[in-house]
Amino acid sequence: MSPQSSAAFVADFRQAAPYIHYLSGKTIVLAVSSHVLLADKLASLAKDIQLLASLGVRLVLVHGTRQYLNQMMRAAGETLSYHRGWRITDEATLQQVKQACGMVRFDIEAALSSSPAQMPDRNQRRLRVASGNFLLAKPLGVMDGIDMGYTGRIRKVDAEAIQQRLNEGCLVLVSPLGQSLSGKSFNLGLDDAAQALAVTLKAEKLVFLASEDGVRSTDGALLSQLTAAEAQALLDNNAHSADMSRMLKAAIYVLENGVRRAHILCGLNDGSLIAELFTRQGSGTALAQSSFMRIRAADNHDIGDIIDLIAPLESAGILLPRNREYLENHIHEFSVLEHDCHVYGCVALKVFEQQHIGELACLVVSPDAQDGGYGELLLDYVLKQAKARGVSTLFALSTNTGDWFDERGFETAELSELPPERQEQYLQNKRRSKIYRRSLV
Ligand code: 1C4
Repeated sequence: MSPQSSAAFVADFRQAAPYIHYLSGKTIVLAVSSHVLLADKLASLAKDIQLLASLGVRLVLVHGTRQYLNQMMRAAGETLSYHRGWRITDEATLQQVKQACGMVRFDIEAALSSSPAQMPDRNQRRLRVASGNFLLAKPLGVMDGIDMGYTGRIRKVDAEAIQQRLNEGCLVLVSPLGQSLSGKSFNLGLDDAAQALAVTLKAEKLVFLASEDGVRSTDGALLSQLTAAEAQALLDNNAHSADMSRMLKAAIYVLENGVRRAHILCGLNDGSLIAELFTRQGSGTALAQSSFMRIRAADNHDIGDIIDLIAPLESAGILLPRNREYLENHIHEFSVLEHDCHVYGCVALKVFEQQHIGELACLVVSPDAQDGGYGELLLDYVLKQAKARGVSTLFALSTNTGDWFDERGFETAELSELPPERQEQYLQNKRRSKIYRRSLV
């Protein structure tokens, strides 16, 4: 490996580490479109799914059938009938749906059974797949005078049975077919099944592997992140394909019902699933109920993350030393910047009430997230915080970040301008840091 590619690998691996840690033990529902399954992408997708399972992610995979059905119907010289976007399932269509489900299921089971050659003890590490009658369905009935036949909706998800299989280390494979208490089978929509599974299993994520790259804005740009409200606004604009609208509706529904993230990405691109789950920029569109990035007051749970951020900079002499005990006693002064629940930055505001003076301290952005504007956001946050607390002058002391403050409206200041107790500390630590000041009045 060349030094450049080795450095890139190390950077990527470091970026992925918190996501790997975070997703271990969490449940993800993967909704795989039949476009992806028919496009010969199953083998590479199966490798990525096996990798996720080996990292301890609990996986439920629900697959589509539409493209298979279309092929079968074309071969038989027939066409599928739809009403208001719902497929009408007569007796003959139901038989085709069952055949399609059988075919897809065997293909997926076979792909997931192939054990990566590089794994030791290949037989033992083979991913086990569990299927079953996990979805209880009810008929859609008659819609606008049209009998929808064996088209159904979810009545109940047997979460207990699925959790049992997941606890045993299996991947649970679900077909979009449900059974009724009267012993009949009903044809379900992929999005309907996926959203019911994600909500009932309290999944961490619902991931759609589709044929489109992700969600696009009205001017065609790929959107890497969306809040539920933004997704709703796009839906209201009616600018997307029927498939995308269905996925967006399901995404909004799951986010409103306790699932933390929904993702829509292209299952046809090799590695897109791994890139979406383990990199900050992702590969498709990630959706959350509210904004992905926020700055908030730190609490004791953040101390470990803060230590990880500041330790290398303390050793390099860039920051003042702050041990765990100090952080416990001063945590109320700290704020952290988190993106997608990972802490990427911190800052502290010390207020010298009597003099109406503040000090911006311990400002750090994680090396893998620098140059993206997080430092500027932390500064803005502290400026607002300081103003709200009646601070009229904000100081920052630094040995090597002077230009950064210079470019952001700070001017150099004298030691005598600092409150006496801070002057004393300055003289004691002999760092001879430069002093910067910004007026807030
Ligand atoms: N000097 C000048 N420009 C710099 C710079 C530096 N050292 N570091 C980054 N930049 C520039 C980048 O080149 C980029 O420029 P561009 O491409 O936009 O032209 C721009 O800043 C990026 O801005 P951003 O908003 O995206 O900023 P981030 O990269 O997100 O974050 C930090 C900027 C400086 C926070 C980040 O680089 C970092 O974490 N650096 C390492 C830690 C550091 O130097 N922190 C500043 C501390 S000053 C200490 C304490 O312990 O309390 C010491 C006290 C004492 O007594 O000595 C502080 C306050 O914590 N003080």
